Amino acid sequence: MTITITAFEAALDKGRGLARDMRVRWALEEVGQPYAVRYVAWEEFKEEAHLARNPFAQIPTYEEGDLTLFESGAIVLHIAERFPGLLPQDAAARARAIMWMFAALSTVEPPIIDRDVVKYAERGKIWQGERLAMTDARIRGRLRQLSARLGESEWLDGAFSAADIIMAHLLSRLEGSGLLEERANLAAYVARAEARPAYQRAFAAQKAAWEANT
Ligand code: GTB
Repeated sequence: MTITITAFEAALDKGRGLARDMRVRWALEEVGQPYAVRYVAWEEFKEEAHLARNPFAQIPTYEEGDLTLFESGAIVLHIAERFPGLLPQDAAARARAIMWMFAALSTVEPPIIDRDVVKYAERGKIWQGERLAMTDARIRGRLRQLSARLGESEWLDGAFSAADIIMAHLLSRLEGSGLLEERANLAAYVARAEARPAYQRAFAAQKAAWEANT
């Protein structure tokens, strides 16, 4: 059955891999599943056809037969449950991998996204500098904790899993900010994840789409 995902027709990051369809592409590449991409233009986000796929007018979405999903975490979890390779067989290890997915999305991601909101949406506001210092402090706290737990391990919990896709992708947003670079083991973790052939294929596909669509 054909898998179809949605992505920006023209992402603002110019194909740098930041938009969240990257997580879905990466997971599909890891499990070796081909997929089609429906490119959505900005003006189409709030049209009925796209709202039927995602009521919050966002990408990515995932369609497979009668099933339509939104939320990158739920989509990556579905792919990991549907196809082998991204979740351990052992029940306890599987539960821990899913725990790490939730940790990435609900504990580590919020201050990182908030930083972008402050940087771009609050540009020019008198409080911007103060807010940026606050978000950076919150991010530093999370990175310190994550760095301590990861230590010298290759991946979050044993073998590479769906959780590493989510965590490494969201940390990649901090590349070049100085914050990630302060934690050498986290910077190496992201570099290791991005060196995976599946990531490279997903990245190349997203970049090629940006080049073709703009
Ligand atoms: N929680 C949702 C998920 O994980 O799927 C969040 C999805 C989300 O924020 N999607 C963004 C979106 O659709 C794209 S990824 N935004 C449109 C809207 O909210 O109206 C965030 C993003 C946006 C733009 C770039 N870029 O071009 O650089 C990178 C990342």
